[in-house]
Amino acid sequence: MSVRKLVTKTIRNLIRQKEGPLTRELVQKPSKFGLGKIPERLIPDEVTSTICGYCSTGCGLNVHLAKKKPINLTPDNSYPVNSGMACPKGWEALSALKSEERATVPLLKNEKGDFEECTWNTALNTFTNEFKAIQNNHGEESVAFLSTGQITSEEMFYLGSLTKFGMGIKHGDGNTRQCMATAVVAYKQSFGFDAPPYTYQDFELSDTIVFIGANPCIAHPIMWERVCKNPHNPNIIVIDPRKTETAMAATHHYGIKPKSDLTFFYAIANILIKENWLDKNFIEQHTSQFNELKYFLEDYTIEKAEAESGIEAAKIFDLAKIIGQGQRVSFWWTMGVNQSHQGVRTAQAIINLALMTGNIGKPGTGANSITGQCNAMGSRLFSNTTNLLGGHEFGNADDRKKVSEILDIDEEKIPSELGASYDQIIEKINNGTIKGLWVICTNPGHSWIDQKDFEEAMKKLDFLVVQDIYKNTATAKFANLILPAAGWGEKEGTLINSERRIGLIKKVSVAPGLALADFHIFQLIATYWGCDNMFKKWKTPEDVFHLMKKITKGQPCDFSGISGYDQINNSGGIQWPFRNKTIDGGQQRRLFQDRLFYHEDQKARFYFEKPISPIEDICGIYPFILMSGRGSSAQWHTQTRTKQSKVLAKLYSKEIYIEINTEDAHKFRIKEGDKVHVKSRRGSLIADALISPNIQRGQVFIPMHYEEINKLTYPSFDPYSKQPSFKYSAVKILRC
Ligand SMILES: Nc1nc2c(c(=O)[nH]1)N[C@H]1C(S)=C(S)[C@@H](COP(=O)(O)OP(=O)(O)OC[C@H]3O[C@@H](n4cnc5c(=O)[nH]c(N)nc54)[C@H](O)[C@@H]3O)O[C@H]1N2
Ligand SMILES: Nc1nc2c(c(=O)[nH]1)N[C@H]1C(S)=C(S)[C@@H](COP(=O)(O)OP(=O)(O)OC[C@H]3O[C@@H](n4cnc5c(=O)[nH]c(N)nc54)[C@H](O)[C@@H]3O)O[C@H]1N2
Ligand code: SF4
Ligand SMILES: [Mo]
Repeated sequence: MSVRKLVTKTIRNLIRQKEGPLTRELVQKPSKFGLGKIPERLIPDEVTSTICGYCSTGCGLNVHLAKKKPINLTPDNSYPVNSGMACPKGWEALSALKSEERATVPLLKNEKGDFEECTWNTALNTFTNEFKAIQNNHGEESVAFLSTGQITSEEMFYLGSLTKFGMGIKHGDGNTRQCMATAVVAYKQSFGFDAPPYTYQDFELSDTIVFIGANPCIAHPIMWERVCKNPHNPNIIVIDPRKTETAMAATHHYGIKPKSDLTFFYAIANILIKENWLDKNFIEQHTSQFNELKYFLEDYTIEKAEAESGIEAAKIFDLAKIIGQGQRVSFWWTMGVNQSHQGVRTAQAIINLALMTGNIGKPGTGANSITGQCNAMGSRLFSNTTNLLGGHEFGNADDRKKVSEILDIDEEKIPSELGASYDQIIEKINNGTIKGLWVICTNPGHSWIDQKDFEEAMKKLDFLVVQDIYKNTATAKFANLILPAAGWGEKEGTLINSERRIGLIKKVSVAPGLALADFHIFQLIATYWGCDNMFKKWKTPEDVFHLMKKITKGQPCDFSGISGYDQINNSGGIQWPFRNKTIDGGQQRRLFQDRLFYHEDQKARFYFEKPISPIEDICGIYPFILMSGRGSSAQWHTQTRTKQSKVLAKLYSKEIYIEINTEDAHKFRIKEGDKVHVKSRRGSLIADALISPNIQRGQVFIPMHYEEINKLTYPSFDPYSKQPSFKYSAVKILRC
């Protein structure tokens, strides 16, 4: 049967099943639902602009179309983020769409354990029947979802509302927990709201740029390009146990011991106080708890920091001096900080340095968390997981009332407390309280920490639904039902980048087969579940965008002044806040220029706490610290998308490899290219040896892009953010 006929048949089935506004619209305008043609208004000529759907940099790209089909991509010269630059993933973004591995029809596992194609009608009926049966038998809390930072904000808003207000699902979290939960908690506590304060122009305006646990040459190459454009001959300081590509290009590298950051930064703060390299006016007028901090820091001597970090005392003093005497100092941290057993306090130790030196709210400054996924910032505001839509609180009755009025839903439907975090959801599956799971746009069968535990959890589930653009992911193999999704380039909506810029992605290609945009899958699920009445006005992504605007009104992230998609499209994206149409400040706006923070007293707060040792023992049997992270600029996470490109394939190793220090390799008689058995207390893998002086003795590094990696990782978590500590596990190595 041709695809067109199948589509028509499916839609007829839908109509037979339900007579609702959604299904009628599906018939009238199939193109809007990922089927049929590309809407005319999105391709006014043969080149149309969009935003890259990989990392949080949020580069502007031009899509070149011929006969309404995308044939090429080029970076957008006029976009304020990347001004004509893109990394290999951006250039190759279209290649992820055309692949044999795409999920094109719903797939249902039969009794023999094989997947069989089915209609959307069967898929949606099965979804609804299975999840409802689990809820009926075991209570509403027995079904949960895991989502992402990689669908549009409108899709997150829909999913979060559908699950929590419509389906009675209490527990849902996202892969963003693995990524920037730490930064979220650190900002909320220190500033009163989750508010990364910077604009990318700050990279070009600083005289001192400090990167902590960040490797932008690989992970955020276009941000690094912005650093290279800085005309002020800046100090570029990299604090990372490894001599990374970024460290090699920096002016100073501090090869700190893993997880010694907290003591290290406390000692730097102590020196700043002792040497009086402070902005006393700023501290007095705009911060609280400084005296308590000062008292606490007295124990954190330079000698203590030297012993823990392995960095010479004189070098630590030099760094404090550079920071203390710099005029425009900016601090940038990423996963080396966030993924830690004490990530929140470490991020706050960095924030403290910016606050005490008054390096905030001014050009070229800031305590700046760089986020990871293309819409991690959208998920921070609109996923309805770690906070109620728009940075509101589930626990606050006024917030619940406001949201219920704007969305025109019963206040009773809004939960009054947070659901479980990612690690708790896995734990609840393992102890039998959660029995149904819906996984959307994330691949935890590869990416979640401690895979042995995760696998056990998957096997215990009564019903697992995986909604992905590919049918063969590491997680899909555990699924009972696979829902085929349209990907980036096949749908419309907004993303928010690291500097709070809202950008528009467009539909430039038609999704294969029966794949539908996540937005439309959520609409259909609402219909089949029987709660579509709640969402009857949510017809298009732009309808939902207008609701998002209303929800943000009065919040620090207020962007109610944006008129709609056209304004975003025509302005090079728009950074929040954007409260009214006449706001000035142009295309590069930073927060706290008025020095007012979001706590009630309008002051920023110093947070500090005694450091604790990493949880897993590095001992005689497992003597190496395993770190993991990004391996190349051409690989994306679990590689489902990037492995589709033949061009990108030339830029990285197909085989999993392990970086081992030259002297350690000599000691263990390992040569370059040897197969090495890497074993932890939880599992093992075999990797090719890459011998290098850029990794320190007693440490090894494996990129996260290879499926085996999380067999080794130790599941420890920050107590406040619940973010996993992916970068510290004990292993041993042996030549095979
Ligand atoms: N090419 C590519 N780009 C990406 C991604 C990708 O998969 N591929 N993913 C995106 C996402 S979601 C994210 S979150 C970002 C991540 O971006 P980054 O955080 O920059 O990348 P990572 O390699 O995970 O970690 C950064 C560094 O932390 C260091 N590190 C490890 N332990 C410690 C420690 O204890 N202290 C300090 N100071 N440093 C430590 C590691 O050596 C590593 O070099 O990248 C984004 N960009
Ligand atoms: N050991 C180790 N593990 C790590 C890390 C580490 O540093 N070390 N880093 C962690 C971090 S920071 C992150 S962010 C996570 C990332 O981990 P994941 O989120 O699991 O990684 P992705 O490969 O991005 O998975 C996204 C999935 O969504 C699918 N997809 C893509 N577009 C769409 C779409 O539009 N709709 C739908 N429905 N599906 C789509 C893709 O095919 C893919 O299967 O990994 C974490 N895991
Ligand atoms: S830097 Fe990030 S946003 Fe820019 S092209 Fe590369 S992956 Fe895309
Ligand atoms: Mo991430």
